[in-house]
Amino acid sequence: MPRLLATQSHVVHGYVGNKAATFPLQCLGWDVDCVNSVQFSNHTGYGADLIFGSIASEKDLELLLTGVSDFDDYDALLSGYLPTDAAVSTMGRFYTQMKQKNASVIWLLDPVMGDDGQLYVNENVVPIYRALVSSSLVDVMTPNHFELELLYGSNISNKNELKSALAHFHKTVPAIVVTSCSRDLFEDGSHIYCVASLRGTRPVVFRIPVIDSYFTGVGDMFSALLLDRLYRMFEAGRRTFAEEVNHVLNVLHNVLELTLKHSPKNVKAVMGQPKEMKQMELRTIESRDLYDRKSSAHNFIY
Ligand code: PXL
Repeated sequence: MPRLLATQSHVVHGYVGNKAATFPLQCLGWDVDCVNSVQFSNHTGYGADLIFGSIASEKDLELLLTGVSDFDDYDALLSGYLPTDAAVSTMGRFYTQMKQKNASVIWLLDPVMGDDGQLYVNENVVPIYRALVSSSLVDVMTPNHFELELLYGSNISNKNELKSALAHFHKTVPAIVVTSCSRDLFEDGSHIYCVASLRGTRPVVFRIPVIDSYFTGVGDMFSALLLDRLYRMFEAGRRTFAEEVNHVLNVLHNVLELTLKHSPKNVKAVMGQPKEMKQMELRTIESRDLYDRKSSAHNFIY
């Protein structure tokens, strides 16, 4: 059974961070170890006055990672939401050591910083993520458009700029998935555009119909499922990168459709509305048969 170490958030109720990653990965046969960067009652979209809990201190993260980093038997490392520069650098230090000891471990770094021009972590994390992705130790990164711009240090306003940014990061990161490009780049508000790029090959664009609601934790489930597919792809020595991304996008699309089907009719979750947010929590359990669906229903390749 492959073993994975994930460092990201824990919520008591709902499915973001480790709660969105663990069960799908377990369904796919992974032994999942979780370090929780925060323990909150629920995700932050419920509203600032409705989040209870705490952020793990730098010392706590260091102790937890010290306890597991000597096991030396992880096959994969995953990192996601880490709210402070101290948390990112602590994760980075331990993952760097583990990767340096065993180069065959696959590291997926999701530089969770914000979306649509809005930062939701401390801005001091940016240079630390930048250093990590330029270390040549990260195998896969999954920024959204805004996060890619933050790392790049410059706006990405057209496809040529996107190509230049990908070429820049491919100097040190073999696989990059830009999980959602800004609407302006493809001038189409009814689809989400995702760009996947494997070093040495042409970037592939995916076009996915928008499901009109606000879902949280989608990126976290995406990075977990992508890590599973890419681990198996690298193991088998295949280069079916676009197929793997298409598969994961299909699974997510199916999970969102199922989530919507289970929610009361006409509910549209909106940031800061806890009742609707709660109704739109990812139906992680009900989706248990979707994670390893062999045949993809849609070809999203554009
Ligand atoms: O990546 C989503 C996420 C993760 N962790 C926490 C969050 C969110 C999104 O709101 O609040 C704590």
